[in-house]
Amino acid sequence: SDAEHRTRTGLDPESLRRAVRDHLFYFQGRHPATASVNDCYLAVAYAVRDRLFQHGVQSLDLLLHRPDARIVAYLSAEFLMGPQLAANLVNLGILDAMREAMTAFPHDLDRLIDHEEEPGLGNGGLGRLAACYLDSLATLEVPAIGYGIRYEFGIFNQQIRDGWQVELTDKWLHLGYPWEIARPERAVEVRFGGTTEGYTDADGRYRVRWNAAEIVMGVPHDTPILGYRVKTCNLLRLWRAEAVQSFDFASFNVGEYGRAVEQQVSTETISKVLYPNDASPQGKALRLKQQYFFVSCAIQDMLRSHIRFGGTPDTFHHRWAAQLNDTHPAVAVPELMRLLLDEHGLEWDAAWEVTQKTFGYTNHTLLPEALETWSVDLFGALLPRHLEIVYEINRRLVDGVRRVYPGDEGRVRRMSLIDESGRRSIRMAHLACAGSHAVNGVAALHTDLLKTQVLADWVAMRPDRFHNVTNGVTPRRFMVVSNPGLSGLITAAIGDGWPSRLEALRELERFADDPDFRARWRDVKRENKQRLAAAIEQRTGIVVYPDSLFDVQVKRIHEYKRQHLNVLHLLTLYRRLKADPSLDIVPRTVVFGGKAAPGYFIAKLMIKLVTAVGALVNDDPDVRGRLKVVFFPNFNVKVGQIIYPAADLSEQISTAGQEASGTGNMKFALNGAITIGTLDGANIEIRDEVGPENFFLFGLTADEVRLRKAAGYDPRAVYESNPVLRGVIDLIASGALSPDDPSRFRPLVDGLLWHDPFMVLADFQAYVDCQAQVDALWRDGEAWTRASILNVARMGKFSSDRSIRDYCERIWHVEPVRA
Ligand code: 26V
Repeated sequence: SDAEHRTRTGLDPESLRRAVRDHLFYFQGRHPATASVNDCYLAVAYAVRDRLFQHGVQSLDLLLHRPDARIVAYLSAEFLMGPQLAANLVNLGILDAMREAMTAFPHDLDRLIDHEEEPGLGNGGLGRLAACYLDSLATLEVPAIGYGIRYEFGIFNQQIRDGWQVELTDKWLHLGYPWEIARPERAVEVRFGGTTEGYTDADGRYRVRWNAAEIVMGVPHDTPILGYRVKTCNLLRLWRAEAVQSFDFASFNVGEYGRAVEQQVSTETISKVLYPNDASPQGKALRLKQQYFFVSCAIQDMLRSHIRFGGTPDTFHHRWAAQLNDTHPAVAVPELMRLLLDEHGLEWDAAWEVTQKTFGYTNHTLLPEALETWSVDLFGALLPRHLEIVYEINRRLVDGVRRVYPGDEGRVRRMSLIDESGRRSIRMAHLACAGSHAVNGVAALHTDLLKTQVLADWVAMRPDRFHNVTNGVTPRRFMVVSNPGLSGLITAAIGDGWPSRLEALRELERFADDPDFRARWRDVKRENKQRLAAAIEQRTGIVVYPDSLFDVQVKRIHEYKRQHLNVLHLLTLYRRLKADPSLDIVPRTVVFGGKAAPGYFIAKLMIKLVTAVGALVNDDPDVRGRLKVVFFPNFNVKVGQIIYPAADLSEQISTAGQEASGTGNMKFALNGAITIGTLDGANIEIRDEVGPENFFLFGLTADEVRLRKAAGYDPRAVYESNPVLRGVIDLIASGALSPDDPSRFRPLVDGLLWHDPFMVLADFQAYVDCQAQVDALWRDGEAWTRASILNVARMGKFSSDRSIRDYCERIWHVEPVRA
């Protein structure tokens, strides 16, 4: 009936109210009057999901009728999706309607949004970028599937106990996850281990058979991804590992119950937990199993669908454009080769052409320790057939190098897929380059460094395959959802087209000198700061003042990101105040947030250093509220949505040449924070866009860093020659911050004094001087507001819609399919 249909699809408050009531009653067996927060949350989420699937059915139908349309497959070991409810309501255009609908229930919509737990299936920038790209693909009406792993436990929850990080298991599924749908009927089999054997097929051709030792099932779990105010609904398809048979009945029957479930437990371990490292790979067999598991599921799924839609194996690349999000899915290259050669009978050259035309590879880091390699022994034990294929790819690659550069064996050694120095290992970045038609970096500087340093040999052979695609973020989540105050003000000024046409923000420029607009701009920021202040007090007990300058650094804790440089500045301010308690300084609240990899000792010590400085500073009567230091625990997407809108100053202070792009820098600037930063990653492009007068620049350039190191950098000499620096370093070394363990921070101090690979001391004075310029601008409230408005007005380039358009045009050659 009509009414029934509206209950599933209607977007008006009355239909929504009825939908929520139905879900509560019929699916959860709850009466609205007695429903808990979680009951109401689930009911609302299901009501929203119905409406997403409604769109989803339409976009899938569309593909059925357009077998020529090319589909993007975004292969990523991580998708850091963040909370789904508010973002889906915004994209559907029913946030207000749902808010009104919920007045009839015991818990209002904002309470439910606040209650929602996020799936933390990523470490940081790389996983969040994948999520922003899914939002933009759908918004641009490009058919796409994100393929990844449905980790049972995502990135750990961080608690701070006694100032130290403690990791707790992230049980994001415990209250039920309403956004996904399991599709057991679409499960695929993935094999591991065993041996290979050659045989001659019916046509007399030599073929290879892989006799695997272990079979695992991959069960897809689909989450609908709706674009902003469009009908396109794409898919995030995450795979869960399941044992093929849950019992070994032979063991069970002889009374060995434990042995019977052992195999099942070991199989299901594959999708159990996300590795919480975002820098140094551990080389663990389980991690390689995870990578091959989801990649094999994805490629099989793509091939199956291609053939069901009437395609043939040799036209696979007409249907699919697959992007490798870093090297984590690089084993897709030999996997597609294997399927085309062994299962579909293609010849090598044909299979290789399809493979190269299918894949693109995005590099996300230059850090040498983050470049993945797998020991040949481990790789061969788990994937014997793939190792043979990698060897054959390499044989042909090396032949090619020798043809172009006869006698240049150094080049052959450098470019080989196999690193022969020490234990033999496979260079996954080289495998990804070899198997792709396009390779890209994620910001202009990063791509330059990639081309001139890490991949220079590859550029020399295939210059036209290298591209830059500067990262972007979705303005829907990071402005409309998280900063309704600012979004409302912007819409009132320039209309409501900007969230899907972010360049339109430039129209704000003409309001930058309007006193009335500036005042409203400040009011919005103040409200956001009050909201953050309340959250800080609730989570840490620390009271902060919304009138102070909110100086914020949130990101993974890492030496190259230099949270300790920020701490050195803090202690500089503190020592000034101690020397002269009546000093008129700009009141600051310095907020830190971010997780440290559990095995990264120095990063964990940096967290303890921040909290120790907080303990010293926050209640010191000489400081009298002019300096507050906060470590906001468990930084994740949800916390970010409170923090970015409340920041005045965005700390982007990595050593030049180290941060591939950064995306937090964009989220801050889009919310009116002004950046203090180095010429690193996308900071450079942000500064180019917003104008040098609206950006606080300091520090060595990437070239200067390189030259300084080559000339023999001596951090000790910097320390000796700068009394202010000496004062703060000595304060840390003295044990005054750690009376219970005076030598606690020795490893940090010694690392800075004797090695300082990230040039913290070299950039110290420039940073402190630059912070003085920040103070000067802050004291001129009108000038600060103007710069803040101009930052937002000129950030249009950094919408992930622009990034995705770049990928579509230059890398994937795909076009929108309009409903
Ligand atoms: C690396 C590894 C190493 C092996 C163990 C597991 C693991 C997991 C994640 C990573 C990611 C390292 C690369 C990465 O996250 N890069 C970041 O990518 C962002 C998006 O392009 C970019 O903005 C950041 O600057 C960059 O650090």
